[in-house]
Amino acid sequence: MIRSSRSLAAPPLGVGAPRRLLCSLFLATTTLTILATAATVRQDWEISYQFTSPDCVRKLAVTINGQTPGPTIRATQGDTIVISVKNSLLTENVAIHWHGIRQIGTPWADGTEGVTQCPILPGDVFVYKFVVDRPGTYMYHAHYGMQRSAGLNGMIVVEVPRGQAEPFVYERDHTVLLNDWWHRSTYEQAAGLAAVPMVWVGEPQALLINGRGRFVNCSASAPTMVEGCNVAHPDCAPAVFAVVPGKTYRFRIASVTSLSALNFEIEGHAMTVVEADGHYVKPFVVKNLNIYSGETYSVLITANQDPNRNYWLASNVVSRRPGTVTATAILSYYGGRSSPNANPPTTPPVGLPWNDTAARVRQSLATVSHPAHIIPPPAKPDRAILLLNTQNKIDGKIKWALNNVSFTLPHTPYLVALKSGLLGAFDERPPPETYDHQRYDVFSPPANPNTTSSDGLYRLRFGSVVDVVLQNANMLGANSSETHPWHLHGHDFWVLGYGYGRFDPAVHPATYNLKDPIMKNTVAVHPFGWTALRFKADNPGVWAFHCHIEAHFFMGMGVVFEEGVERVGELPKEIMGCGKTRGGGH
Ligand SMILES: *[C@@H]1O[C@H](CO)[C@@H](O)[C@H](O)[C@H]1NC(C)=O
Ligand SMILES: *[C@@H]1O[C@H](CO)[C@@H](O)[C@H](O)[C@H]1NC(C)=O
Ligand SMILES: *[C@@H]1O[C@H](CO)[C@@H](O)[C@H](O)[C@H]1NC(C)=O
Ligand SMILES: *[C@@H]1O[C@H](CO)[C@@H](O)[C@H](O)[C@H]1NC(C)=O
Ligand SMILES: *[C@@H]1O[C@H](CO)[C@@H](O)[C@H](O)[C@H]1NC(C)=O
Ligand SMILES: [Cu+2]
Repeated sequence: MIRSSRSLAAPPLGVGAPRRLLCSLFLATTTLTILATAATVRQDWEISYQFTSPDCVRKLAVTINGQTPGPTIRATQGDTIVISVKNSLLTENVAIHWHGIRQIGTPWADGTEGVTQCPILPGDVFVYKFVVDRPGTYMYHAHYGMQRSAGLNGMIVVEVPRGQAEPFVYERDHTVLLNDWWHRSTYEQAAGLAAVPMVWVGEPQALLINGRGRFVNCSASAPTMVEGCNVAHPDCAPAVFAVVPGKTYRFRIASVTSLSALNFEIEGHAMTVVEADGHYVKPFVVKNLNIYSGETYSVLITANQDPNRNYWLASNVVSRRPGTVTATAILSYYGGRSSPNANPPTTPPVGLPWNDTAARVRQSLATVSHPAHIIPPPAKPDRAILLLNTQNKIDGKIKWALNNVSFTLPHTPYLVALKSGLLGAFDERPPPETYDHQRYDVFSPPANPNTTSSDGLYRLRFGSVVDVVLQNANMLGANSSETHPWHLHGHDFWVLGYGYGRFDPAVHPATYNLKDPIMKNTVAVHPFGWTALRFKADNPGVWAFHCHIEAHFFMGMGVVFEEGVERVGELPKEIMGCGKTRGGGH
């Protein structure tokens, strides 16, 4: 059962407010508005395995109170979120990450197993408590092993405080959570990835929109080809989005896919992109939107088409050769002559050609800050880290590596190890800052595929400005390079530039967009390309930075940053209990 309440907390006028009142009148007014409405949003979650049929085929999924996706958390900027998580999985640990929430002052609530906390053991209850300090569209998902792809995910919507304007207007919003779905369990997938020879997870059996999709061989025309198939199961009835003719709607779209890059379209309705990862975008209009795992967008559509028929919402795989049918949902007009859940009379949109990389790069380049909401980046970095992304091998097992180091998670969370001064919890040698960029050929497979692994981390000077350039390269096979969506915990970064081929530190920084770069928490690194980003290391804690493709992170595609850990307050002992933290008491 969800117990959800919004109780008005007493405005915390004690420490912060009087000082803030000395600011400009405008700022003081804004602050007071936020304080006056700050509330607590509470939910009790029980995590358990349940039989579900998201694509009409019965499968065990990790659910929240019996549901996948879980409930959408709705709050207002400044609210405190309190989620009590009871792990009822019997034999499996859990941890939940609040993706896009920076966790300022609460780094232990980031939910990243091995980085910020020990996993929540079966039978245990863990309470996540944090403030949503910025409006926008975010998501949550499991961050333990490959558990995210088993169904533990959902959306977070943070509204602006009442009376505060956004740079666009709309009647109301709809949430759209995009996902991909496999029939094999995550255990089977993980065991396959670690096997020699590797058993790749393969293309998904279905794509889901708000948890609903269709397996191609479980449909009205092929109803009995798969065990557990039931085309009439209510779990796989397409989602319906209702609109009033003439009104404008905000669609908040999030992708929590394990593998797939997606192209999303609302048939017959142009989309104006207005938000990306919680930041206002200089509006641009698209027919279809590319969205990578870990990203969120808001688009506006106006219900200005013939109200007497329905329209498809469609999501298709791009960037990898698709092996999965289009996912569909239905847009229906109130007052029209069509029944709300009737299939539209057309065939669903098929999206962009999967290999049209140029079109996807164009969208990346078009995504810049709204002119009235530019947060100027610092002019220069204090430190620049150049990360070469390669596919490699260790003892014959296929891995991903950064500067020839494949990441492994330690058993003791870094946050506890560093804060408590535990020695020997991880490799204390920092990973390399760069690679031999003059000589390495990013268009050829690695000359020697062998690599090494480490759980070392980058320690950043508190308050310093850090540039990271992600350099893509050829994989183990000839002429192949894929898109990697990189996600940073604890921060938003400025997206300074994209390029094709080899990044040259002597040349390309001069081309950076320092004028109106968008800030994001997840960004695509395109095939054979590079992506440059900048952030300020001003959030005390330990933060993962990794490819958001579940299998790639599992195979080592990630790094970890630490900054200002000495400034972190006393750690809750509930995050301890594993590795060298057993016994707690620090
Ligand atoms: C669907 O069934 C056909 C016929 O058995 C088979 O060839 C095809 O591979 C199946 N598709 C998927 C995605 O499993
Ligand atoms: C995409 O692939 C098709 C064949 O599958 C090919 O004809 C086309 O040229 C490719 N387009 C690009 C932009 O590579
Ligand atoms: C890579 O490592 C394997 C052992 O895992 C070894 O047999 C092989 O010779 C190494 N390859 C090179 C090019 O060093
Ligand atoms: C990566 O490390 C392995 C093992 O130490 C080494 O054999 C290989 O040459 C390195 N590759 C590069 C590109 O530095
Ligand atoms: C890779 O691409 C190059 C240049 O286009 C071509 O000469 C070569 O045959 C390709 N190799 C493979 C294995 O496709
Ligand atoms: Cu990746």
